[in-house]
Amino acid sequence: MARNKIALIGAGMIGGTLAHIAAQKELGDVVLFDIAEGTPEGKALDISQSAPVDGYDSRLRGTQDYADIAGADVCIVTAGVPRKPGMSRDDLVGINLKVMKAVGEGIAKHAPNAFVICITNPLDAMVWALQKFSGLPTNKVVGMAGILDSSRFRHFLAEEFSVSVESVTAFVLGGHGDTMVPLTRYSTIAGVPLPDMIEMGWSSQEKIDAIVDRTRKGGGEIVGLLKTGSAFYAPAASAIQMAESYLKDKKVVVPCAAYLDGQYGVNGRYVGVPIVIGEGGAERVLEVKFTEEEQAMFQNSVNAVEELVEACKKIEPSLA
Ligand code: A3D
Repeated sequence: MARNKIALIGAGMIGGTLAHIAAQKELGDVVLFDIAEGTPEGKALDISQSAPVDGYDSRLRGTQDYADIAGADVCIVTAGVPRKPGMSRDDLVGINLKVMKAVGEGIAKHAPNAFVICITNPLDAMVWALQKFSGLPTNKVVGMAGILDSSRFRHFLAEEFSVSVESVTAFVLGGHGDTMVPLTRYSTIAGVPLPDMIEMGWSSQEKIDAIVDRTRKGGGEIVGLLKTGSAFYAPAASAIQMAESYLKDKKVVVPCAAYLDGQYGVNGRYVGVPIVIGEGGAERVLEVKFTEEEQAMFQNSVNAVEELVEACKKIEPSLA
């Protein structure tokens, strides 16, 4: 039986980490593509040389040639530039939109049947543009953000409640950015919603509000600490969960930037919502009912995505 093939477009901090995790999990053979000569080759060789120690047999290679991604089952896109301190995700639009054009055309030509996971920021606009540039079906192009945002939320909650991260579920919706919508009433400690945990005296509303705020600014906190780039371990782990669910048809339900075709009242845009990921890609959107306050937060987030999409259309009229 042929091995799966995973193409990583962008072999920077997240790309290298993706390659390492994918190889360790033996999800398939890995091709690292990057325009920076030597970077993908060097990382592929370095990771390959850890395989005998760790005992896995995935084959890795680096390339500057799109032809080498031919037949990929999954493409994970991190090509572009990350944020530096003082930059918002939106500052990246102009630069990364051009990159999405090149990447979209490369995938369309060489790996048109792949499940494509976009990570490049500003996420909700870049995944929209990537789908347009590539022309792939909307169910085969998704954005990674919600798993990362909810994983950050879960980490902070596990610390607050002094419980295992495995006992915490979290529900984060909306665009990836400061307008994301962490839904506390759908976030639980072993199935017990956070408002009930507060009532039981395990935490306070103030503490949970502070955690929500920290989650929203979670990416910026790391940019401020690292100073030379943005988070890469947790973003890579999150995208691998999506790739694995597709390749193994696991049908995990996770928040992702998914194409909405009327769900949540949104048409033709990518917004963070819970979806089922299986062999069909983004198979189904889980549509929950909002309270009035949640609806307002979600709409705020959708408006922020819309502004970014409009900015993209101005820069690249072919997207209009
Ligand atoms: P970095 O380490 O700079 O890697 C980006 C790589 O892309 C570099 O190696 C570049 O050489 C390469 N590249 C640039 N242009 C092209 C091109 N045209 N074709 C192929 N490769 C190219 O960044 P990173 O890995 O830390 O981050 C990558 C992206 O992910 C950035 O846009 C970040 O803002 C974004 N990011 C998103 C999240 C989300 O949760 C959505 C989290 C963290 C980072």
